[in-house]
Parts: sequence; structure tokens; C-alpha cells
Amino acid sequence: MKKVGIVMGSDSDLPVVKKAVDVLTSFGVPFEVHVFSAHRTPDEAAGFAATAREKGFGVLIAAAGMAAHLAGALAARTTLPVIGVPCKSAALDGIDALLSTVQMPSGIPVATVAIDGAANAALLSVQILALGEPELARALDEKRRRDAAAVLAKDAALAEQLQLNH
Ligand code: RP5
Repeated sequence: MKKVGIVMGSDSDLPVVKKAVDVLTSFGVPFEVHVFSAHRTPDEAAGFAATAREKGFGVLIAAAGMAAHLAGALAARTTLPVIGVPCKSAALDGIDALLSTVQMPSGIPVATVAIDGAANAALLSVQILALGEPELARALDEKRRRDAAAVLAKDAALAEQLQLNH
């Protein structure tokens, strides 16, 4: 199975990235996590992206905050799908990172998820890998069923609590 490469701009992004790690672990998808900054270690970030395909990666996730150009910088060096996770920071609540990540000029796409949306970035990675992995596709279907059942259980519990529908 192809690996997912997670790159964060700083170790301060780890609490957000942990959500992606948990999702990938739950699906048994192999992954690596690195700290490479687009501005502090541009050569390492570019080198990682440029060699990612030959090293067995199928998708890259880039998590960064503030003037977050990490996802775009990685996407510039690979034709693997790159998913950007804008991370919240103090000054602008993540709007800075959201706009920096999502507003890629035409030609170099970055699939951007919500601010701090690392869980969805991981799920999207699994969905991409599942194109060639029927077992993963089945695991995704099963998760959807479990999630739906959890919502319906909450609906039933609420009705019970409020004595509705009786
Ligand atoms: C970005 O700047 C990082 O992705 C992080 O979200 C933000 C702050 O980095 P630190 O100053 O905490 O290293 O490059």
C-alpha cells in the first residue's frame, strides 16, 4: 500500500496533526510525519516532495499556520495529490492560513480542508488510496455506517430524554 506523507511547518502544529495520525492509524494506513518548513527549511521541504513518489508515497498532507505556503510549496515539487490543512494561530484565528492554503493559482492544486481539519485530510487521503485498495474502500464504508448509527442512537436518546415521539 502507498504511504501518506504528513509534513507540518512547525512542531507547534502537532496537536492538529495528531488528529490525522489517529485516523490513519485506525485504518492501518502506513504514514510518515515530518517537520519541514517552507521558509525555515525550504530545501528539505522541496526535496521531500520531489522524491515522495519514488519513496512510495501516494498522498501528501501539509499542515501549517500563519502565512501558510507549505502545501503550495510541496505541490510545486510533486504531482502527487497534496492536501492542505490550515492551522489556527493567535492573530487571525486561522483565516490567514486558510486563505494562504486555499487560494492557489491555477496549475498547482492544493485540496484544502477546514481550519485545523486534519481528520478530514486523513480521511480524504484514505479515500484517494482506496481507489486502488478495495479493502480500504470497504473500511471506509464500514466507518460511514458506524458514524450514521451513532447519530441515529443520539436521535433516539434525545427523543427518550425529552419524551418525544411517544
Ligand atoms: C508556521 O508558522 C507553522 O506551520 C506554525 O503553524 C506557525 C508558527 O510556527 P512556530 O513559530 O510555532 O514554529 O510556519
